Amino acid sequence: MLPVALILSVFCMCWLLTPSNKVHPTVSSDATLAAQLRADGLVLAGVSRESDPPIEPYARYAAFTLIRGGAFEIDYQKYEERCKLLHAVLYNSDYGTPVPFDDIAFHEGNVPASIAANISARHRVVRFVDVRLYGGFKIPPKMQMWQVRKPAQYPIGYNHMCRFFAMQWVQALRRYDIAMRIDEDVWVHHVARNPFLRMIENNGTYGYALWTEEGHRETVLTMRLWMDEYIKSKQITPKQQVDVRWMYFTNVFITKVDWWLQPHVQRFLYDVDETQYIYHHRWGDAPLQTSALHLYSREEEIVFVELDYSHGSTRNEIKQGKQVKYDSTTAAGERLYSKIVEEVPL
Ligand SMILES: Nc1nc2c(ncn2[C@@H]2O[C@H](COP(=O)(O)OP(=O)(O)OP(=O)(O)O)[C@@H](O)[C@H]2O)c(=O)[nH]1
Ligand SMILES: [Mg+2]
Repeated sequence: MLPVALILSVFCMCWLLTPSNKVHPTVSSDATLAAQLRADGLVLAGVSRESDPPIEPYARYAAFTLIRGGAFEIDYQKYEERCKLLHAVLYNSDYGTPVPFDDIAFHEGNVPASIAANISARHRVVRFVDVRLYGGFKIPPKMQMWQVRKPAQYPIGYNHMCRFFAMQWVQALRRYDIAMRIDEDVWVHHVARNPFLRMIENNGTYGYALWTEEGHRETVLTMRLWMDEYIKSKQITPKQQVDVRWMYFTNVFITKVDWWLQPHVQRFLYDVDETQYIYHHRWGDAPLQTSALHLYSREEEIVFVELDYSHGSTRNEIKQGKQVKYDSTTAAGERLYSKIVEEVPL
């Protein structure tokens, strides 16, 4: 009797551990991921521009976001609302002749393939890409897990997200000319002009919708010291004033991808990564991105993009470059734009 039970339990174990029996197959299996993994963090120069053909023929422009993912369709409701609103704006010829674009949903490997297929069928230009292919959602190569400062108000996923948006997205989107970040919790209501056209027409390096204050005290204190020292030690003459108290609100931005691939910009991002302060001081991608831009781009290259939207995670509305009060009585995605009543001075 005993050997039969043993054989049965071994059989069950093997069955359970077989990847094909996973309840929710993910977009890329661990085996393909391992085969495709190129490198950690910034050691990514080998990523081929041709590795992922565009969905739209000849698309040189991309919208992108990082999504939280999840096992069920309901986990994607917010994200699909974001797609619907964004695509309506980008295909609206009132804002200029629409340009072909891809819309990339970066994720950390937790999107079931069937859900990815359904969403791509509903929103034709959407493609799902695993950020782990670009070193995402792993602590930097030289860092040990025990060096991550926790417990903290922010989970480690938040730090990984900041690192992705501070530096890794550049490698993942390097074959596009212009990339526009529009987060999962961003619902676009109105633009003055198609943002891709606005950038092309103004030959902009970077477009922003809101200039705002950095509210994280520890970042202001520590990043200011580090930046001062960095500028001095590298003998950099910043093209614009570097003041970490102010930043572009990066849940929405649009930029020339090549600008970020310049060696001196990559060097700066690499040096930031080496400090590990994204994980230790919770440095965010917004002040880092703003610092890089102010070190190495001229004021004329920075373009204001009038793009009005609701932002879920900080519960605010952006309207004509200003923050306005968030109407918390109704769900953000369903609210009418006309409900925004009270302007708050910055
Ligand atoms: N996969 C994944 N995505 C995340 C995680 N944390 C945030 N994101 C996504 O990254 C984007 C930015 O995250 P938010 O939490 O909105 O952060 P934020 O608006 O930059 O920062 P706050 O101003 O602090 O709210 C959103 O699209 C989130 O869905 C995470 O742990 N895992
Ligand atoms: Mg947000």
